[in-house]
Amino acid sequence: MRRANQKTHTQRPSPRPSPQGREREWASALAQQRSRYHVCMTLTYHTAGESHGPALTTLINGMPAGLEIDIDFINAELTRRQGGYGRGGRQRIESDAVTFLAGVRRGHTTGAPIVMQIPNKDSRLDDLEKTPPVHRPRPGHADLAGSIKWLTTDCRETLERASARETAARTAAGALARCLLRDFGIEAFGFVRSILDATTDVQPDESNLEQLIEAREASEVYCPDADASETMIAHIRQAKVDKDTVGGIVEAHIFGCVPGIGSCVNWHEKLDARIAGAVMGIQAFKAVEIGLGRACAFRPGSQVHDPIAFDEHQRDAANLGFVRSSNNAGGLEGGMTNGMPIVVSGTMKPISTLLRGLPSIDLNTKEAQHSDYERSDICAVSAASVVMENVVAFEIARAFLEKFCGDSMHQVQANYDAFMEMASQLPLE
Ligand code: EPS
Repeated sequence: MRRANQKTHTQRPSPRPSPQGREREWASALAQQRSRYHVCMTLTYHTAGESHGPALTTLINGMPAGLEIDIDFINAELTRRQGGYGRGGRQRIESDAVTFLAGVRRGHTTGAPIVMQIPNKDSRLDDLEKTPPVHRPRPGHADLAGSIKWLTTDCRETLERASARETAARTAAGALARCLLRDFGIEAFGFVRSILDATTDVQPDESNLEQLIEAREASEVYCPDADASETMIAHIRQAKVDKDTVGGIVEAHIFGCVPGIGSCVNWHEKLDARIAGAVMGIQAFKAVEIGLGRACAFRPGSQVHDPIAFDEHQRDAANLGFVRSSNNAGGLEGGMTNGMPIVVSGTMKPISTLLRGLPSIDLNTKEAQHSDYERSDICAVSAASVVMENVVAFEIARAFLEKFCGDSMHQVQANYDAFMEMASQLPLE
């Protein structure tokens, strides 16, 4: 498949037909594309699997045929998700990697449902000695609410599925979606913004991205700022001494989206709403912000809204020349991409499994007890930055395919090219 950074939309037809002829050509090209199918399949994913079950499974539907799968990239994202300073013993046992069970042939999608599987080496769900019942729910975890919901006093029935181990399956889904986005020049960059009061003020943009990726790779906490990383590590080390845990803030920046992905016409089609839902769906996330986020409330409109300008030199770029001197909107206006980078921030609470426990009760006796301890992490914020970057990417891929849909990558590419051609020539006569 042709890679999009070849910027196919810049290859204009020559000699140029008349405006009326051009419109007819576009209409017939689009009609041809669309006559091959009636309904665009929505890109979706589901996961299944328990933390200590045999495997985690991801089912993806609606991926066009002909997408080249970069399995090394998917597995590298899974490896990154396993890392970060402050992780517990589990990650020394596992070596997460996907096996494709369906929907992929000779490295390419076929258009059929895709199934990816990640085996759990620490599989012991039915072994009651190694994986005993849990009766003292951890404050902050799903233990209490889940046990009551499913009418049991064994929190394990809930915690095995609620566990953040499931984020491996979601990271795999997002990384697969990024194989598609990359074909159209869309790249995601996630990092840790802060842990407790240790914070970095780096501002990623297209010009410093490579340098920041390198700095993030060099950081044990996935923060592209060596000084801030050092303080973050010190905070995690101290939490370990205190038998405590720490959370933090992670950020994802998505570059290369054309304007007009998503929609303003229905609430559930707004891309910012979908991104917010996906981020809040990550275990232990308590807040999500787009662009300036909550800080919008403390500024007048003149200091919030990003002035619009047109830069002739960027006419052939993904933003089609529509530029802003600031990006407080975080690349999203009215639920649609506006050509600026998408900026998402997520807040992860501290892990709710504390070595010293927290005040709780025994669900069988109702007596006051400290919460049970399960092997866990001191801090998983670095891992969460990888998860967030990938789940956000999946939502963008879903909206992208709604706009440029097709059964095959050839159709998606043709629809993308036709749109870029038309949008770059506005006003259409
Ligand atoms: C995790 C695997 C889990 C935990 C953690 C994340 O493994 P185990 O429970 O066997 O040690 O380390 O899960 C949680 C934080 C949680 O709340 O359950 C992983 O693979 O990310």
